Amino acid sequence: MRDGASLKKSFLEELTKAASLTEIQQIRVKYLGKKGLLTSELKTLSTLPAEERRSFGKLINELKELIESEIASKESALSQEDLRKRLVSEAIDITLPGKYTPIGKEHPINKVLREITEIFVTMGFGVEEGPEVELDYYNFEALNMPKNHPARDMQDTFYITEDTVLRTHTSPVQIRGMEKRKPPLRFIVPGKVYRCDADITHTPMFHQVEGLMVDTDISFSDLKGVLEMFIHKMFSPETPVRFRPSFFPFTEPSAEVDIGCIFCKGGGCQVCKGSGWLEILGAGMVNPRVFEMVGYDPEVYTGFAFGMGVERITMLKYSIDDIRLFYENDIRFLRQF
Ligand code: 2U9
Repeated sequence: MRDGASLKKSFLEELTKAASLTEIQQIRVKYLGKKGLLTSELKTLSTLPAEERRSFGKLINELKELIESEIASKESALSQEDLRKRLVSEAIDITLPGKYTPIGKEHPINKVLREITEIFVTMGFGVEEGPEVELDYYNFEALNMPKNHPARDMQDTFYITEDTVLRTHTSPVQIRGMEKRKPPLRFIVPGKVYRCDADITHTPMFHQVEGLMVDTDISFSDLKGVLEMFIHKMFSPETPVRFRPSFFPFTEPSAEVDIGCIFCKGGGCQVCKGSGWLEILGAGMVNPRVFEMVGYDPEVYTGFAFGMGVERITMLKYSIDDIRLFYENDIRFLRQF
């Protein structure tokens, strides 16, 4: 190789053909590596006569520099080309609209349940929860509904075993609460309840919020004050409220509570069946027999209790005429709340 021309020629030909960084690397090894062509030539330097050594050394160095600089510029050209290709193939059209991710929202029943809870919490009530599969004792017996009471009818109650039921109201949680603690106490119990019933105003599962307040001198006027404040916050401060005498085994005296019809403002319409009033909850003073069942002395303690159906309140609040809409999961319905 005395003039290096053929080595240079073959190098340049190979480099021109090289189409990837790997191939370039192979060429580098082939010419400049430890056992490379140019390195082998360099090794022959010492065998040459002194007068040739200088010029041959210079030639080898020039060739080495040429190979290095050609490789560097080919590498940079290839990586630029690589980048260009990637930019084209990975290009993102940022003008395309993004993918729509539908976002869920609170179910209307949970929304109203939360609003009711917040109002009572503001008035100092705690919140208690309990089992939905309940002992007959807590669901009926302790609430003054003994074995042959009509409310235990198989028609209305889902029996699991002879002495276990799906709770028909959240009242057993109040019994459990009173067994655990001594008065004074005030708490509400939100939750699911089950009754064997189905039509446009009843579903086999529905939600209740019940409340209980017990102390040494709780009166019916405390009950009226608390419920009036609740109704005025839930509907509007001008809503008329009336208490009608009623009967429940667990309260004495008992009342049903009506509000002035929010649709006709008392004038009479289809919703209030011409009466001008809508029933929204039941309430009363805790029956002394119930206090005896939990070991409270009825001579010392008095208390009030109330109960409301969340579906009914939601239907009134949003003018919904069929309770089944809540559980059909039709997105067009649910989206409106
Ligand atoms: C204890 C003592 C008394 C809870 C009460 C009502 C009246 C009532 C109904 C409203 C609509 C049920 O969902 S509904 O059908 N409830 O009218 N509930 S007093 O009385 C209690 C509860 C627990 C220990």
